[in-house]
Amino acid sequence: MISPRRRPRARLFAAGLFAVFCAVSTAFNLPSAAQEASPSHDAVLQIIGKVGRPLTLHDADLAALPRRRLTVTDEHGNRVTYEGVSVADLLHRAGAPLGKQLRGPQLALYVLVSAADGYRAVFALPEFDPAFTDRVIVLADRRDGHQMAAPDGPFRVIVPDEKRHARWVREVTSLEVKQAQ
Ligand SMILES: Nc1nc2c(c(=O)[nH]1)N[C@H]1C(S)=C(S)[C@@H](COP(=O)(O)O)O[C@H]1N2
Ligand SMILES: [Mo]
Repeated sequence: MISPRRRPRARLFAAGLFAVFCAVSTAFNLPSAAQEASPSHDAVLQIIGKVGRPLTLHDADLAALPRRRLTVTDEHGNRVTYEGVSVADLLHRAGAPLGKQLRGPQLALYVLVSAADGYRAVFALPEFDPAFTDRVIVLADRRDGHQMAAPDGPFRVIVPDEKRHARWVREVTSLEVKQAQ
């Protein structure tokens, strides 16, 4: 009568060992940012134009900023999770007028997003501003946990709740604040 009692325990123990083994091997196989083939190693993003402090940000700078995560449906109908920083945060750090400062002539400001392939898209400044909208537009540097290589990355603008994906600009090189004439 000993063995029937022991066997389930032995099985439980074996299952436990296996679970621990899986967890440990998964943990050690997870690529760290340093180990990963680093497509955005020299990646640079410029925030320029009518801003108080033009910025040149490297991927490591973005990694150090408050991180935002968005799970969205992409152009192909797949659910994907993008991670990065809010564009509002970047613009704020560059000294672009937001919140109470965004009024009067500043409402004719817009942001020109430019990509390495020459693609460009425009946003009005209030589209990013949490004082105007709850929608958070993200400059993503990771998709489903991985860095993105060109022509998707290393940086991509993600615009949640937008019916078309034309402004999900891939391989972003600069955000330029400009004034409509
Ligand atoms: N740099 C860049 N970004 C771009 C485009 C482009 O041609 N170049 N096309 C846009 C359009 S029209 C769409 S529909 C989506 C397509 O997303 P996908 O390349 O992930 O399928 O990317 C957008 N971002
Ligand atoms: Mo498109």
